[in-house]
Amino acid sequence: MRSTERSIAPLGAVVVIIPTYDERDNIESIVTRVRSAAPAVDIVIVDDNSPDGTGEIADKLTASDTRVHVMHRAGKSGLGTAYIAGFNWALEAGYDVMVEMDADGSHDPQDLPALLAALESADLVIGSRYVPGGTVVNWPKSREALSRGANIYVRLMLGIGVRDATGGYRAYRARTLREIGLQDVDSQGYCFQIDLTLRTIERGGTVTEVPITFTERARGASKMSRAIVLEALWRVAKWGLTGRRGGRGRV
Ligand SMILES: Nc1nc2c(ncn2[C@@H]2O[C@H](COP(=O)(O)OP(=O)(O)O)[C@@H](O)[C@H]2O)c(=O)[nH]1
Ligand SMILES: [Mg+2]
Repeated sequence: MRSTERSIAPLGAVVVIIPTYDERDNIESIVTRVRSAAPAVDIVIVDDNSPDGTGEIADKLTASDTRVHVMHRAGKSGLGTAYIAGFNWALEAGYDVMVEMDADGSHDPQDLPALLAALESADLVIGSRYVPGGTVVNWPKSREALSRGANIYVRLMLGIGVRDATGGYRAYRARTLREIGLQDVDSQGYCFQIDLTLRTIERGGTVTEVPITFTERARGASKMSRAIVLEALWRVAKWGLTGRRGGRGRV
């Protein structure tokens, strides 16, 4: 998997992991956009047996591009477990950097070079909506309030300085993922992002936020649900109350 051609100096081989559930109208476009914004990266799509046929479209994409890979899972099992499956595949395959990116176009592939540049001096880079220069486009006020409220709750409960701990456009060094104990992560939904942020900081890792413009999807439906919000609420409360704190790392 590693070769000079695929390597982005000084980071090494980079793979973008894209989880999908019912993203038929988005998957081809996001793969094409990643390809043109960052030609040296590989892509792995983690599809949860989407009823709308996203998995079959993804398979077709692998036929015309050997640097696109697909993992098929049996059914919808949550964003967190999809990423863990993708990370484990990528670690096994020998990549040096793992990028998280949504399939729906909310995360602009044009921002990827800036995320990777910041990773040269960090262990985790978060594409951030809530640092100066970051912004959200086309979200209903209620959804933005939920996201901003969640981040305030996280900062108060966990005592970490990250502004967008729930953000899902990220770059990790393989070394960081090896050190944070992926096998012990049981967050299934979107609180997985908070969990891994906290784990990185707890282990003394450096987290850098790079401003991004997050644009709400134009096609398909959000998979955000009440269950996902509730999982995040109780897990963060538990972590806060049991003293999981981001003491050692730098933000
Ligand atoms: N494989 C997989 N992907 C998921 C799951 N839930 C969400 N996703 C993907 O995660 C990304 C973000 O989800 P989205 O619905 O856009 O969430 P939102 O942006 O917070 O409204 C998209 O690429 C989804 O297809 C899941 O259970 N399994
Ligand atoms: Mg989305």
